[in-house]
Amino acid sequence: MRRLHHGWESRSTRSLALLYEMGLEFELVVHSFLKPLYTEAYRKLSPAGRVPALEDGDLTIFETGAITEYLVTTYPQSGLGRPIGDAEHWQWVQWLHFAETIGQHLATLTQHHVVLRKDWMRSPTVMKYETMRLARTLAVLEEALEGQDYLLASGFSAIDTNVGYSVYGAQRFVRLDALPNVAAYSARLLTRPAFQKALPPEGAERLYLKDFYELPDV
Ligand SMILES: N[C@@H](CCC(=O)N[C@@H](CS)C(=O)NCC(=O)O)C(=O)O
Repeated sequence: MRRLHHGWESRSTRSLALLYEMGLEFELVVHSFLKPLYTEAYRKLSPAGRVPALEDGDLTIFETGAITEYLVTTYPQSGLGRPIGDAEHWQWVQWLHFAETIGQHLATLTQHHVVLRKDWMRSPTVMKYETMRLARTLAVLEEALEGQDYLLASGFSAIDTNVGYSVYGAQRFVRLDALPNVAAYSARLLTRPAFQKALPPEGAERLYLKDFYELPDV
């Protein structure tokens, strides 16, 4: 039995989109962020109490990057990995990890804008600083995407599900007007049926309630 533990609009969207891209069968277990994930039962799957966690037969694995590597290595017929020996292998690995470089700024901004509900809990300094650092990571993608549809010249791969989710979240905090390649990349990913299926269905609990979160005016 293959089972993915997920929270809508969280980083586990990467693993969900990838499972759909690969056409693998799985059971989806959706966790609410309104209840603690750090429970004795769930920590057996993900010791820090985070999503995603994937159960596949005897294996339980957490961390989106690790799940991506696991899936493309175990099911190479998908063609979504770039195995060792492939000319793009190290680039593929690099972007896989860069998804989390973007993701760390996204997580801090999500904490400040969404999770910490009262103004006094938030730090405008951290919010501005992290927005600037997030924008710099998007500028890296802007350059890398010049003249190509996806991050690798050979075309779509699993890293686009990882980086793609980071861009999906990042644009709630950084406007993409000055980043046409990133904006087109994001729009392109949103046309993919797998990515669409990985987004919250009507009525599901959402992490983001606004399309864009403005910086505090202080
Ligand atoms: N680097 C990890 C991050 C996982 C993570 O922190 N997930 C967040 C959602 S984006 C989570 O589960 N948060 C729940 C919590 O901290 O209680 C990954 O990519 O899997």
